[in-house]
Amino acid sequence: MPPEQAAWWTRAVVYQVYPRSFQDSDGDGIGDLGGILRRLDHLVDLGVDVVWLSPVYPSPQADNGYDISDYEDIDPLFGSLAQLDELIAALHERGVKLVMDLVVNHTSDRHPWFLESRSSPDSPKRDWYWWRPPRPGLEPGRPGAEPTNWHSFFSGPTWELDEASGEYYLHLFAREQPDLNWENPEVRRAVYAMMRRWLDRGVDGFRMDVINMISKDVGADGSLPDGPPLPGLPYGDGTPSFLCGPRIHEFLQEMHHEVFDGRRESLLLVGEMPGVTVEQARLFTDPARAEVDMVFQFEHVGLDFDGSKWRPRPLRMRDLKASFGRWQAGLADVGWNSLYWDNHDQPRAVSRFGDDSPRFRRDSATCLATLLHLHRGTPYVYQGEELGMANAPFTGIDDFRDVESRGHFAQAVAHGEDPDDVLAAMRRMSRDNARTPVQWDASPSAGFTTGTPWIAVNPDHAEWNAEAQRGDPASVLAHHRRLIALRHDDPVVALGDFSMLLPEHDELYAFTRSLDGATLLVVCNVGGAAQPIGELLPQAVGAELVLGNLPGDGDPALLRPWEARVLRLP
Ligand code: TEU
Repeated sequence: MPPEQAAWWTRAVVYQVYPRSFQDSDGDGIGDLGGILRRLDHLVDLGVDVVWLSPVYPSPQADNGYDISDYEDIDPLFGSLAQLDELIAALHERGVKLVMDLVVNHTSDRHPWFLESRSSPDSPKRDWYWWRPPRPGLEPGRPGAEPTNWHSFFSGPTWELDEASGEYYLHLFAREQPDLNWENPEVRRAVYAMMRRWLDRGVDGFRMDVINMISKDVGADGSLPDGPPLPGLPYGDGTPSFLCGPRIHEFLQEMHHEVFDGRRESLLLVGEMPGVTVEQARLFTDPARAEVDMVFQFEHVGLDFDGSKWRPRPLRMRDLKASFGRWQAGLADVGWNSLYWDNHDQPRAVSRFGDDSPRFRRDSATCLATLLHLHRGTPYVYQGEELGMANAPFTGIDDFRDVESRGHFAQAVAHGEDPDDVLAAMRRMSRDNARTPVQWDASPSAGFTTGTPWIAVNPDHAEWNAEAQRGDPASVLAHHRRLIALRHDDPVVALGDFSMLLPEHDELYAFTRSLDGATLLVVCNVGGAAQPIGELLPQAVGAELVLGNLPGDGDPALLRPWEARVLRLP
């Protein structure tokens, strides 16, 4: 396809704001819309095209806003609708789009829909959620009496008993997050109407939370099956019954038709899809099918643990290459990739895949960024990633805030695991690593708040902060600026064909991107030892350097530790 005909988001870079941790403006220790408005210069300076804003709707905050009790308003914790309008206008004035989080697999248990559904088995909204009696012959409330054996993503069973009716409701995530029943057409109509109202307000698209879980594989008689047992737990794996379920494509096409028809071109639609395969992603992102523009897949963030994220192990580079390589090839002719290391659910990439020791932190952060941004797809930068922010030095359980981490700790310790081992895994993998406040400057609360931050600021902010990096051309921040500008300027970066080189090599990550006779060669040393490349990649030696992450020219035939080079081949 000629570059001028490609969708705008092929050239775009998205920046994710997790509002609670971005910038506080009223001193309550929690970030807010006023804070984002104050930091627009940072985003403009970076050059991003889109801001994706994690949920700011009214919410009891059981899962930091992913439990929504009103889809139509803004939580006073974060500000007001007037401020959101101000933010939309301010971003648009600067040529930046705003994408909102759409969380419609579940609501909060305080949403009026659920309160009404819960009020009585005869409620007209009873069927808006998944209500089921206990397992036949078992007392309601007894462990094992749950309608299915499914394990919740946040520990414990996916079913919560409602004492009043003696029935259980389904929640794939926390018990405060009951799943909506998408089989019911009234639910779907209500969601679509809500989405249209946000688009009419000026938002430019949606990041759709766990959207591949909305279709459950329910029998004609309403039955849901047990899943295969999970090792060491009294639960089973329910995912076969709700990941990419039987009606998922139908629902997304219906949504497209009902909400996006006629205005799709200017929007960004990205579906978050744990467990999605390349083959399924091709279907979801085929423009002809009109479902979503791209998906967030999870394969590459599942390579450094055994089955459960709480059993981490080192990443093997060849596994990462095999995975990224397959996704690049699988969506080469149809569909599109999204590219990310970090988001609010993942530990910090520099600590996880790079080396956050003082010696290599800057170099590995910029190397990983180069590697990611030079793939074919739309890159997502998560707040603080552009500063090289690292995992937090959590000590005890009281340092953690996240419902997932805390639930896991309680469950694992109750099942006899050693608390120190559990904490060690949490230090590596907890979502709270991503949620410490953005490090703006070296002052005591990192410029994030004048009050007490809701989660501790990482003490390394004294050295690692935006102010220190702003004027420094060698900073992680400056490197991100250059990567984003390169995608804007060079159609080869946006659209060029991808071809993986040296797939078996564990220290070198190399590939080419080619378009209309122009070729970029990307070579990255993903480790702490220098790597000779003269024999493996002779074409790299003497080629023009478009962008590199280390100062000086170095030896053209030797990559320094964590060095990344983008070269133009003659
Ligand atoms: O996450 C969905 C999801 O399955 C994972 O990323 C999840 O965080 C998992 O537990 C990681 O181990 C989305 C949101 O991004 C997340 O913040 C929410 O907690 C979740 O949905 C529920 O809305």
